[in-house]
Amino acid sequence: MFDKVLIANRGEIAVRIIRACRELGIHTVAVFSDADRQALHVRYADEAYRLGPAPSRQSYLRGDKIIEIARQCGAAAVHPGYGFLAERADFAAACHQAGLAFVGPNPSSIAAMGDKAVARATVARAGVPVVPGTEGEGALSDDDLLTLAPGIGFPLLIKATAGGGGKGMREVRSLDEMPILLQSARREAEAAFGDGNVYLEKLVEGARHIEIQILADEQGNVIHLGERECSIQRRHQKLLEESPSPFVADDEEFRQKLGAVAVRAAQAVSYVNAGTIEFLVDKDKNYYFLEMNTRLQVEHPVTEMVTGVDIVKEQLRITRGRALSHKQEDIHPNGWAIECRINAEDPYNNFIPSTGRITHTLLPTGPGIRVDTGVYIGFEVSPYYDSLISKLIVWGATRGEAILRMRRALEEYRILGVRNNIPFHQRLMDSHRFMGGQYDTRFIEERFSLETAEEARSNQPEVAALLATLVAHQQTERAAHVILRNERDTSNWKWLSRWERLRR
Ligand code: MV4
Repeated sequence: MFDKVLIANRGEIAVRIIRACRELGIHTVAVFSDADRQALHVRYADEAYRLGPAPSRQSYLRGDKIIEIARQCGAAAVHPGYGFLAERADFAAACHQAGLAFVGPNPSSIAAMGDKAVARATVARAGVPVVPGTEGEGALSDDDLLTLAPGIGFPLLIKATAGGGGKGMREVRSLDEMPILLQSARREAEAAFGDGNVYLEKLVEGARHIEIQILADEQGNVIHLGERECSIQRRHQKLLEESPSPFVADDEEFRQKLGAVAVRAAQAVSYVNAGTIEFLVDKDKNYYFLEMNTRLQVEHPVTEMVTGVDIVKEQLRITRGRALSHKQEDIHPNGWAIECRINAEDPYNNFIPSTGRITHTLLPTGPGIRVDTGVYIGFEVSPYYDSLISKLIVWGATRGEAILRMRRALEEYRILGVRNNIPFHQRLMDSHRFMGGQYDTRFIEERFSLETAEEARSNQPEVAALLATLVAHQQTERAAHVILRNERDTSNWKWLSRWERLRR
């Protein structure tokens, strides 16, 4: 049992964790860099200590200093948030050695899932489907890989074992081009992770990225909280997440199947605390384990909105040695949640990061809206950290209602002083493919452009009619079939048939 937690992070996630602690009566300790002296997480915590200069290496990545501060101020646990030290097995182990609880899994689970080839082999042994590819955990030479490649078949992917985030990943169409791609993949992986080891997987084309949230306690209970759809991303940066996935939607059998497989993957590494299993899911609902994220994720709020489970509070309970507060049979997703990541970047200029002082901001509020943010008027967005300003999360009884609510919230939201991607999200909400839930991981890069979307904006009334019909359809699906037979209604159903064509 502990009653003081050090939050080894910054920004919106540090604020989110402090809020959970406060509700549980736990004292909070913030740490900050010189760039964050005035930050919200510093003001919000009970105590705050300086780490060092602005660059992460000299501040939020200084595990030694963080542990030293925790010991001096009497904190008994460290919550790492996401990014920075969250998935460093050595940091988790160092916390334990210093007598501090780490709010996350054991170092051995972090390490097993951190090496993507080890993770693949471990979950495959437990009966979790993986994409066909190289097997085993040892390092493979270029000669080994060139020999194994034809057996896997082309096109295939070279992936870095230390990987994640698409770094060191190369698509290979034929054996001829493979040696040169192996070389560049190894070089990129070496530069990014200090480890040039790679493995091979068959390329799954046109897949969706669907992930399952799991929670596991020290008593051996493991549950899943359903899925999140994360296919709306650009260059491996997620931009929007929703739960449920439009692709899973009311297929409860598929949801439970994915959930059970995710639980098995977690059990394969004796996982404890909150974690996420990522899957690739193709159009025929074949699914393959991609990787496991052994941390709290940016997009956890969409799961919280539809399940009613406070994931951060559960993390703290688990670390305190308590059993999960929910059983699997108590978890029933209710309604629909969507999260837009609001980034300080210019959507009209190749999404380049934007910096500067936030001179004015007005947050959307009202029914079904949640904003997780770490900024305020006067805050200086610096180039040192990621460009996330806030997460705008909405809940609706149906997906249609959630989309209408997100449109309303994006319209209310004002941020002055730095460029931001609110216009991108507004155009995305107008996209017929997005409305119909018809998208995969290639959608943003290959099928969505802000320029053409801007032109489409001229028919706003059409969009409103389309969405209104979508909502009406979802709410009265059964009655709709009866009404549809009535010929006099055809004009009103023009929009519905357009939407249904999109879904095919
Ligand atoms: C794949 C794949 C297709 N086939 N693996 C990208 C990042 C890394 N975590 C895994 N990634 C992928 N692995 C096979 N065998 C496609 C991707 C991928 C992707 C995955 C999730 C979300 C967005 C993505 C965008 C491009 C490629």
